Amino acid sequence: MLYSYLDRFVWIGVFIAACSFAATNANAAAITLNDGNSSANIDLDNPAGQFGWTVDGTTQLFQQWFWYRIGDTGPESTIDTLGLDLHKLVDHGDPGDEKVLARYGYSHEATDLAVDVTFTLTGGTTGSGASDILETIEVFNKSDSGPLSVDFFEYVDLDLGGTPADLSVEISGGNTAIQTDFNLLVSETSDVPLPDRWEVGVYPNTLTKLNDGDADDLDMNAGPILAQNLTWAFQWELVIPAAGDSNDPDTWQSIIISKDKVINFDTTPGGDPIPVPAAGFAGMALLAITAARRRNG
Ligand SMILES: [Ca+2]
Ligand SMILES: [Ca+2]
Ligand SMILES: [Ca+2]
Repeated sequence: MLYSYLDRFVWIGVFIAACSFAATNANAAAITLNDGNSSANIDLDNPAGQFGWTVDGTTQLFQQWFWYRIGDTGPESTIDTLGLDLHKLVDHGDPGDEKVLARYGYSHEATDLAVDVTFTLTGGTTGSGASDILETIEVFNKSDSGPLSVDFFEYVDLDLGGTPADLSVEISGGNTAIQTDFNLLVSETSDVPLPDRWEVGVYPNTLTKLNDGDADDLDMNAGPILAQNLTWAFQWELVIPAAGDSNDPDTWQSIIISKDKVINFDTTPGGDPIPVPAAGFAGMALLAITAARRRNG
């Protein structure tokens, strides 16, 4: 049962990888979501993780990704180290794919951890400055020998308005991160389960903690901190009950982390308008290149 199930995943993964490779001749797990005024770039099989979120032509994000640590001894690791078993893009009917499901650790025998991650992009109308990414992370205990203690981390490095320095970042109420720059405001709220720890930081301090060789917990600095290359992170200290039968994925126990990341124009006074002309020139340059290619082609 176990082997037939896992074999199925492996072969589906190989099949998807082969199709994508044939179609793109590039990294099969680097995907792009598109909706409305927005796009999101995620390399599902790379420690970089999500490396793009573009809204009305302006890129807003340098990196977002997920780390885990089993027990109290380190180091932390990115979820892609569990092995990407498969990914599936979902098109809701309008141009581009709006949703991706990525599945990690199902065939990884060295740990009891498996993770499903879903990103759903909902763009606003052109020029609205609005966009939304819903993220659902289901963390599984594959073991039937006992509960699994796992620390799960989300790390976010927004560079709002396309510039690395941002105006402010803070954690409000222990579960809402708010980052601002120009006239832009991003907020992300995690309601269930509430994060156990958090920290705001200056790049690359939190990233260094997550990538070094020892165990680290977030430092509970809620900010606000100002006017630098700002980042934030959440940490959930999960204890997941034992599976009924480790050979039967239907009996694996899990905890679901669900959170919503939203960008809008900041309604509080003081933010200067985002530098639209630069984006406009870039768009015009792209149009010019496209026109030249058409003429030449
Ligand atoms: Ca900025
Ligand atoms: Ca560490
Ligand atoms: Ca940043």
